[in-house]
Amino acid sequence: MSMIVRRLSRAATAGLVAAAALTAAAHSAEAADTLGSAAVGQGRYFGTAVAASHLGESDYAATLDREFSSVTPENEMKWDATEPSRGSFTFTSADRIVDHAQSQGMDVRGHTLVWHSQLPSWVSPLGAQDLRTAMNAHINGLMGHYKGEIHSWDVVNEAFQDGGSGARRSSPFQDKLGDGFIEEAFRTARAADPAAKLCYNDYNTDGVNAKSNAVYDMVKDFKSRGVPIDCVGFQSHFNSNSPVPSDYRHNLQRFADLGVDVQITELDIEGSGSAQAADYTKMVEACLAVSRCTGMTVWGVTDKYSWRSGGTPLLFDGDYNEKPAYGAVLSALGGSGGPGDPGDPGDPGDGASCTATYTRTADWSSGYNGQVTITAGAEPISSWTATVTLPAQQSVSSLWNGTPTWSGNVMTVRPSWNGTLAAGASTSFGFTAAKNGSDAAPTVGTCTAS
Ligand code: 9MR
Repeated sequence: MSMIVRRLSRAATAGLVAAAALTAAAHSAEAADTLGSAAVGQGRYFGTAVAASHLGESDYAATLDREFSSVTPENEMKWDATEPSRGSFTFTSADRIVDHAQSQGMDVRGHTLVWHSQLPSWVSPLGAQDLRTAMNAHINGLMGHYKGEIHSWDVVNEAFQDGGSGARRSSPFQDKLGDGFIEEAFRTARAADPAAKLCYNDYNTDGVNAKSNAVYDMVKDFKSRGVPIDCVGFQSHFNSNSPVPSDYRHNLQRFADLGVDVQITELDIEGSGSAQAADYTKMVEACLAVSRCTGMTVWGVTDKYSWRSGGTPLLFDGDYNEKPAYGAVLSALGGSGGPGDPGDPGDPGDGASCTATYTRTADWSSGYNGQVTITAGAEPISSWTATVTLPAQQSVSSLWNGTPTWSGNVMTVRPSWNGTLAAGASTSFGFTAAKNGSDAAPTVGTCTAS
């Protein structure tokens, strides 16, 4: 029997996906006394933007590794960094971040594929048809390199104008390709890495206003027409000119109600002391109150490297000391008490459990697609393992949203990016099987969780 599971591009050579999944489980099983582990207890990730150039600084790396469960390359995956001349991709800095994250069991957010800013100079002069070709080639090149390694991609960033009009922002893409460039980018992205969540990301869309209404209308239209969008990112850069909106949570919820996940993607709040801490608390509470808010990312580890360093907007000061905002976030995430706290997945003897159910989601004469849904029991979980036994003749040609190992015709599947689940929450993995003359259903064994 030939069992050909398509392994994943960059990671395939190093076997990093499987390693990362295993490390992630270990990472998240610690007591909930860090941001990442406390967020895991809530079924969320807690991430930070990272600059490759700082990874060699020991305090930076130590704080990053200890506290965060997801990273977003701050600049290293942008178009100017990855395709500075046409068709010639460079991934050195971005790879450094992804490799570091995987070695620590952290997930990676991809930022960003199509954006008017940080574009190399060769892009803007292209004519419409050439620009379309270049845009799709860029998406394919970047997503292809990281296929299977990115939990969510900012496919299009900041395509709407500020101000009250709700109009699209002028950019080479908008001006030459029209409104349809966003849809085209999402369709290309889905084909390039079907396992990645595809997000639209923007700022000043954090409350209900003309800009967020325009994004809302676009997402609603995409959902109604089957354009592949999975999530909306709310950058959430706040200061006294742009304070935390009082309807922040309501705004997240109305997007979630359209059937997309929501993520807080670039959080920073200028200020200090208890006022800053109180605003951070509101952010965490808003995300936890919206079940489709899957995680949050702060835009940097330490104030000293923030793009708004003068405003000291982050959770650690320039000496990596925890600020009051840090304690507020940890406490809002239910952390800090360590073992014995409700929701701490590291407690010995806690009742981590899961169930696995199988459905056939597509069927044709020579093959079918199967889906296995994993549902956490009464406690949050940080990892799961499910076994699927195939009829002897059948073979699996691809599998997504899971990491398989094989023994004969028994496939043991562990999470790729989707190990952490809140109590009662579900995720699923899917696979394509060739029937080879047998139309029988596979059997799904016991699901185990930690
Ligand atoms: O933090 C980034 C900073 O280092 C860059 O100089 C800047 C260049 O545009 O981009 C910053 O990140 C931006 C992000 O990519 C998109 N949303 C706004 C962020 C802050 O400007």
